[in-house]
Amino acid sequence: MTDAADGVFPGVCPLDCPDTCGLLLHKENGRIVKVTGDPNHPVTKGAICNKVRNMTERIYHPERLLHPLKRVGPKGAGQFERITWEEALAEITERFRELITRYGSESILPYSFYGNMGVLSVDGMDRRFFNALGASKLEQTICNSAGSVGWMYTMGFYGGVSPEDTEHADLIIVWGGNLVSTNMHQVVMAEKARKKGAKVVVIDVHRNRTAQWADWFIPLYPGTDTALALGMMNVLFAQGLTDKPFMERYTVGHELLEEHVRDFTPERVARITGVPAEDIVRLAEMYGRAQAAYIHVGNGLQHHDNGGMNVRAITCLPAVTGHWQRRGGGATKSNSGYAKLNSAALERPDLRANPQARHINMNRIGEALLDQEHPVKGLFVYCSNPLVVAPDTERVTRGFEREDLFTVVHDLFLTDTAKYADIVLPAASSFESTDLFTSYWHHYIQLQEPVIERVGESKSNYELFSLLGQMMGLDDEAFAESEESMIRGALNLSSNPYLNGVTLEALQEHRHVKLDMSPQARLLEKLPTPSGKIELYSEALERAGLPGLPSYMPLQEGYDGERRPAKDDLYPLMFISSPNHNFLNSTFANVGKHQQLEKEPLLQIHPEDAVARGISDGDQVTVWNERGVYKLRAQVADRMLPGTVISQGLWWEKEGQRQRANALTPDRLADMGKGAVFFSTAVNVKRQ
Ligand SMILES: Nc1nc2c(c(=O)[nH]1)N[C@H]1C(S)=C(S)[C@@H](COP(=O)(O)OP(=O)(O)OC[C@H]3O[C@@H](n4cnc5c(=O)[nH]c(N)nc54)[C@H](O)[C@@H]3O)O[C@H]1N2
Ligand SMILES: Nc1nc2c(c(=O)[nH]1)N[C@H]1C(S)=C(S)[C@@H](COP(=O)(O)OP(=O)(O)OC[C@H]3O[C@@H](n4cnc5c(=O)[nH]c(N)nc54)[C@H](O)[C@@H]3O)O[C@H]1N2
Ligand code: SF4
Ligand SMILES: [Mo]
Repeated sequence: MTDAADGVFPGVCPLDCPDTCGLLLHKENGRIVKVTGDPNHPVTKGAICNKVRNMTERIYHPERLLHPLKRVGPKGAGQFERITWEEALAEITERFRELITRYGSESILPYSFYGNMGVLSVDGMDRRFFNALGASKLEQTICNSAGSVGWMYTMGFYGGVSPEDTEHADLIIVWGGNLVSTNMHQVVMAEKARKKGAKVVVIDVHRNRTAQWADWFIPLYPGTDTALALGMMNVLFAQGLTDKPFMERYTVGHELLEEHVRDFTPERVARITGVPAEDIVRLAEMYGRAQAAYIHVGNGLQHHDNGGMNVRAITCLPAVTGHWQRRGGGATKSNSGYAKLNSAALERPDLRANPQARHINMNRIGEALLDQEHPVKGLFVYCSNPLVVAPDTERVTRGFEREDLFTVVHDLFLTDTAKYADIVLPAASSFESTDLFTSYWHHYIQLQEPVIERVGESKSNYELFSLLGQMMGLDDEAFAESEESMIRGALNLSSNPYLNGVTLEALQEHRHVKLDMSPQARLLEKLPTPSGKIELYSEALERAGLPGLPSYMPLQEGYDGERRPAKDDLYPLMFISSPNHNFLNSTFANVGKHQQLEKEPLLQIHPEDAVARGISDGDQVTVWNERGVYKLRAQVADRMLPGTVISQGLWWEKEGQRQRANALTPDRLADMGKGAVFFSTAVNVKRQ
């Protein structure tokens, strides 16, 4: 298609966003001049966000990397000279060979996430390369893994309510998610439900855009969601608003749970969460009396020390009330389980000679790079920007600064991370490549084919890793496989009945193909949990060393309503750095249009906390703790409970500005899934 004449071509949004919108790419004189939504997409229906409407600003950005670079200055200084691809690849293969001989293959570590959600790009040829190399394995737990594991202990299958069904709900609870910014088409669905009389409740630590749109906003203290869910269950059991026949048939442990939640009276839960007791009762009654209540479980509440348990506790609510039985009722954390692909065919773990290779957790990349005993000697970063997105920036920086570390970064831009690379490689955008896309929210599989020529000398991940695999002499057949053949392999998974009928041919003809959702109706009859039922009590969790019943565990760092900071506490405020509206993690943070929309980093602070520190609206402030500092402008606003401060968005560093939220965040791991705990961060704030 790249050679095709100008025109309007179908596309897929490649960003890490649940909506995975169908796009139309308008091409003139060989360039994409406009990106619009594809009105034929059955779920996203032609509407796209402002970020991607302005995508051409990113693809044709004057600072886009056009050719490989080699570092000539100190690490981090951003001084590079142009080299050829031949030189770059020769240096990488030579250095990797040398490292493997001297230190073993596990001295090499890939570091990647989902900067491009294309399956071939991030779960395909790249994986083959690091498998065949025998590199260390990266635990990719930066995003949703605490919550996923919490959900899985309870439900056993990583899928919930279908988006299209949510318009049939009569109560929608958005719990720790900022849908207006992060899942806009779910808002459209919720609006349909609302037109039919549904109420929308938002439970969050921050009156975000979604809370402003809701019928009822319930603010609470960070990390206290489990307590709130237990308090709701206390009321549901006490008032007979549970569904006993449903619990008998589809769950295990309801008697134990009923006993367990007796202690979580509305009064006690009010003290912990900051939500008034009468609101807890009202919420539980609304939930218990609704015909079909839908809970959207967001990512925010699981970026905590107790994040797994928060999701698990919330996931018990539709089970005790039987909301799962009614169309639109139930909950969704993610729907990625329905779209499970053949990862063995894609990633070829069989190419690995050392299946027991060590694991390194991406949330602890700083610590891993500073480890002297088993040092990482070669690091390959792609589809991620750890200097901005990983917790504890100072430690990450010290790791990346190591002179003896050979670092390669493949990206579209000279990101904060790329500035530390020895070799920088230019990446093609998804519109320049063939790839397969699933959604972790809706049920359509989509295909992208190249619409424009590669910009500059850029290469896709598929192309880069297939070249590297061949140059390192790893496995001829695996590294020569065509994109089409890999897509066929990915879709061929007999153990996933939802993939029935999804083929490359159907995708080439229709661009988006719906999963066969018929097995969903039988899901509850035999869930893939140990008991086959929804596990209100989980023996497996107990064996893993955590309470078998959903249990409130206060944050390791920070406060709840019962444990307020002492007067002389050094860090008495909780710092929440959730995503903003116009960036996608740190993507777009370097694009003028998107920067203008966000203006600058802002710290939202409650008037009480501001007055106590002599801070006025618009003042420059410093936020700090023992890990680092973040300098930004204060916005005094009554949008959270006192004691919580909010800064949305992940900004790139500006010369000497100290504007990285993650300078403050801890690299501890959550209770489950080795997840990130970005929001369990205690800080203090002062005027500059
Ligand atoms: N515009 C935009 N869209 C995005 C992204 C982006 O950066 N920008 N990122 C994408 C990615 S990778 C992801 S994972 C998703 C994330 O999107 P969401 O699921 O919406 O999750 P977050 O935005 O991380 O956090 C949502 C909310 O959780 C709240 N929160 C924090 N702590 C707590 C708590 O303890 N309890 C409760 N109840 N709420 C709490 C925050 O205040 C925030 O409003 O969005 C995706 N979409
Ligand atoms: N404080 C705080 N930190 C957070 C979060 C938070 O809410 N608060 N959110 C966390 C979450 S949920 C997530 S998912 C992570 C996300 O963290 P990342 O996955 O690192 O996300 P991005 O910052 O968007 O970086 C993606 C990079 O991939 C590059 N890229 C895009 N396409 C391609 C490609 O085809 N090939 C290559 N080689 N590169 C490409 C982009 O240019 C960009 O630099 O951040 C986490 N960090
Ligand atoms: S970022 Fe999300 S809402 Fe925006 S176009 Fe992409 S998939 Fe759609
Ligand atoms: Mo994420």
